[in-house]
Amino acid sequence: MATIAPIAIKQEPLSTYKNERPLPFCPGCGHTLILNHLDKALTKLQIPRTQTVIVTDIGCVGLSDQYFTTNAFHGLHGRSIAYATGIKLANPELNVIVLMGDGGAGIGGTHLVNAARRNVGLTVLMFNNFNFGMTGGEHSVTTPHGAITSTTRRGNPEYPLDICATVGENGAGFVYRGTSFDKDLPDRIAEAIQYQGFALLDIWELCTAYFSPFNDFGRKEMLGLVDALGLETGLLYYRNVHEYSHYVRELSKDAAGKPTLPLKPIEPEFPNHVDRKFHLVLAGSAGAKVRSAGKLVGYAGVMSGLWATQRDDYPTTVKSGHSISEIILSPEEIRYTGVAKPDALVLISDDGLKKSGRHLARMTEEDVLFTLPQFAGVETRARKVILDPKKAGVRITRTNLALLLTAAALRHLDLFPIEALEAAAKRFQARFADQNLPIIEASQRLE
Ligand SMILES: Cc1ncc(C[n+]2csc(CCOP(=O)(O)OP(=O)(O)O)c2C)c(N)n1
Ligand code: SF4
Ligand SMILES: [Mg+2]
Repeated sequence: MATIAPIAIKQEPLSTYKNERPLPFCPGCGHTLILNHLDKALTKLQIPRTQTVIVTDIGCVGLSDQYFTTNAFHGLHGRSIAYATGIKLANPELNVIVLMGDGGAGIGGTHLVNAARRNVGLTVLMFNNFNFGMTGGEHSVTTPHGAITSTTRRGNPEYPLDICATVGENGAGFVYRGTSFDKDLPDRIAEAIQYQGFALLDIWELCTAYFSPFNDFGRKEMLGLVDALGLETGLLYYRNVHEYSHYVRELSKDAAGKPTLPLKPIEPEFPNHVDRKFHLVLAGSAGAKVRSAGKLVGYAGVMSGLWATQRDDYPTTVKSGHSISEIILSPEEIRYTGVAKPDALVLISDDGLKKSGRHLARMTEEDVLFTLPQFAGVETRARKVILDPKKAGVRITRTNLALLLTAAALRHLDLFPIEALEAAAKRFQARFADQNLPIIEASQRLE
């Protein structure tokens, strides 16, 4: 929604890229060692935090991003490479670092191969502990043949995937195999971050909760396994490649060097009355177009010269349960998208109420709760504005209530003219505009 052009922000020299929180892993877990190596590499490079995104997969490794002060993205199991590819393609100037486990390598193997084949400029740290740590030590694609895990009690009947060979033979430019005990790992990670194409470090390490006790497997045994499997360590592949995200942009230029697919910035057309970060939360039900209403607010904000972010939360069931959209509108760049306390909350349904306890408890007399008559008794110090959809004069459905209440709230808040919301609605397909414009118009009759 906001611009994706890189923003150069000056950064004081950093002695660490980690925050003050202690890492959460079991004693002796290799994840702790690798994250400390990564921290040293980042500190050595001093790359701007705002230009760096750590993308984590699921598993114990997936807990990692929250201990760093860079940008972060955490998604579904096996999909970290897909998210990271999207982030890199959207903004090739970002340093995108993926932290994933061997479990994620199995579940998302195709993403890994395709990112390697294309040489998307990612740095992938494979936290390879030969099992699913988080879920109780089940076998993974890298579990050695014969190894005992909670799902291979009589020894693993499979043979392990050689991750380095898989990505290397498919074109990855930089492929390294080592262990979490390697003293020079920070330097190798730093080189991988600086490398232009797809870089993967397969880092072997110990899961001290499961794999180690099941197999009497320590540092010595792990080093022995490398030899037993006849595998080499160190830098295994190094090629000069075209980094995909830059290459695609170059190819898309016309003969005069102008991009044929230029970014289409949203031009400001309306004034705004926002002089500080404004936090708006929409709390409703999944499948009820809560996020769509949030998207229109964001567009309207940008069309009014503001920065806007939208962060959504909804369950994997998609059409049942809650749907929360957190929108920030600001005259300044928004560097953190979290909402600790809303300035305004639009409460749309019971599902939304179930997820709003924290916000309602924190809101003060200066904040506003917009809601339906049935939630008039909700406990909060925030000022309440009760909106009665019966007054709207249009047929209210499960999918238009969110926009109706949101538009009414925007009229009340006067952050920008309501015409900005109408203009935002017109940016989308005609049939959506035809549905949304009468609802925005009807919202003036609610109070
Ligand atoms: C699609 C999907 N399948 C299964 C799970 C359950 N799950 C959570 S963590 C995990 C294992 C993670 O193992 P790994 O990627 O090796 O990370 P580690 O815990 O070892 O760091 C699994 C299978 C899930 N979250 N999503
Ligand atoms: S379960 Fe294994 S991978 Fe997870 S924190 Fe413990 S030792 Fe590390
Ligand atoms: Mg693992």
